[in-house]
Amino acid sequence: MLNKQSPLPMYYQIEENVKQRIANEEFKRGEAIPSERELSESYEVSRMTVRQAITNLVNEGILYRRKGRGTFVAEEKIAQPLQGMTSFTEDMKSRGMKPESRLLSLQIKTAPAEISQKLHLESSSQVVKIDRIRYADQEPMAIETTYLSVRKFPDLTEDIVKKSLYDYIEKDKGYTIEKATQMIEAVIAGEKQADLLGVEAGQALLHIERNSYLSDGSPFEVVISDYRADRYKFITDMFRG
Ligand code: 16G
Repeated sequence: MLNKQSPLPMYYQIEENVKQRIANEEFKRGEAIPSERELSESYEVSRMTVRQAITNLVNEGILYRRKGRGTFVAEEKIAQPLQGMTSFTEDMKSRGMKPESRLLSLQIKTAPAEISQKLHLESSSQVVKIDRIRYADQEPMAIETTYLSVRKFPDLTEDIVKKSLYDYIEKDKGYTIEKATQMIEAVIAGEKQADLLGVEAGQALLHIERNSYLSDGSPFEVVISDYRADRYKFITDMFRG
């Protein structure tokens, strides 16, 4: 499998070979690959060389380690385009995945200063705060906190937010959602976030804040979310002109 005469380092050849075996589904996504010992025997190299190859693949996000359980093949990331303004429900359905939400809480509370400012509300106005875990095919993908003005959406119910908020806003309320401004930055999962998302603390997350506007120019939501960086990547087209 490896070419010992090649100028390419052995660990590099192993990395390429593992990638190949993932591509042809000999090593399946979500399943464990053979142990370091087994790999060092089958490749006829030292365990140190295998370890270096595996570490590189872990750093690239192609494999992940679970303490005491082994090394697994990562799932393919969801590539989310940044051009269109879509809802989580629409995104998952368009991929043939099943969207679900676990509602952590739905409360009416006094808006934090930053939120009332973004929603163009007077200070200490009431807002609806929705905390949800968003699932795709029963796998947790993101933690999402949504703030909406109570005055605009006085009749929100648990049933609505367990399904699609954008459906309710557009179909039930008849508003036209027009645009959003979105910020994305890297963060590290704390214990609580890791627990909610079923990942290890210390793993990378993508922290996203979205401010969205209706066609009359008024802001209608502020959304603060953390997406699993091992399951998501964002893509965009750009034009030089
Ligand atoms: C997406 C949006 C969020 C919106 C939600 C509505 C991002 C980062 N966030 O999660 O702003 O509130 O969709 O989804 O894209 P829903 O209609 O399924 O409730």
